[in-house]
Amino acid sequence: MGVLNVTPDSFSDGGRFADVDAAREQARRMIEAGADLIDIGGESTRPGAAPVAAEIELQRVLPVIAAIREISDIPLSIDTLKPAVARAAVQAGAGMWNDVSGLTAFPDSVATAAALGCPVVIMHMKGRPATMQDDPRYDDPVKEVFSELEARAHVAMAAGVARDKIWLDPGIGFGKRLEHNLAIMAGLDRLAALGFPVLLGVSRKRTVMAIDPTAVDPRDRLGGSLAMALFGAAKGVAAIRVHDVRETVQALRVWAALGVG
Ligand code: HH2
Repeated sequence: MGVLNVTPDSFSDGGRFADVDAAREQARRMIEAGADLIDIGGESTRPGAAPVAAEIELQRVLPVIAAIREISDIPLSIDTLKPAVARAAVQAGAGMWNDVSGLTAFPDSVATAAALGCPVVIMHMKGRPATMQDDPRYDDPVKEVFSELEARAHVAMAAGVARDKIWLDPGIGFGKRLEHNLAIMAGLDRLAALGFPVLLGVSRKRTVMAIDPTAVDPRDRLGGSLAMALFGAAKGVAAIRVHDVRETVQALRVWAALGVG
């Protein structure tokens, strides 16, 4: 899954693809590099990020969905907390809703997912982006995160979301410290064993900087991102959300050719 942030302030690539032509070209590059899916986001969820109004988010993402549809029929997902944005994006051509709140941000999130009928990513986040990294605590991060995700999946199914439309994502870096993230990574096979496809987002995240403090610039985190992507693949994740599609596809292909994938 290639990341396309059409925001001025994303931590990893903020402002670079904010205009439609630049976004379309980045999508083209990711498709040529082997992306199977592109995730479009109009609101940054980086720690400390301020919320954005739905109209602004729509002004950012809808023209980009239309522009990508001019060049490709690659599946698109919409990375949004807002049911209204998800609805409009799906109508415009997106085929998946990626909700980092795990369908908890709005009272009609779950019902909207059921009505849309498209695949939905239920991600785990402790707190909200503005404050989530202030002092996250867990007794047992693996157990807590995975059982919350499973519970959210059951809430969604009870409201009419089909089981085979549900993806789970542990939300690396969303209300989690380094030790929490590492424990969750180590336990990913247990998450995959729940029977839902798992999406993993580790690309350029602060977790890499927590291990290599010289990697202050997110673009200097490729090595660590690739290490985490391969580790996730070994643990059975179904998709990996990345900024550096070419490098990740290459790493996965070489790893598979070596007979370990
Ligand atoms: N991470 C980010 C955003 N959306 N969605 C899922 N399902 N999983 C993730 O790990 C995930 C996500 C944060 O990364 P990015 O989009 O690069 O930055 P920003 O939120 O600042 O736009």
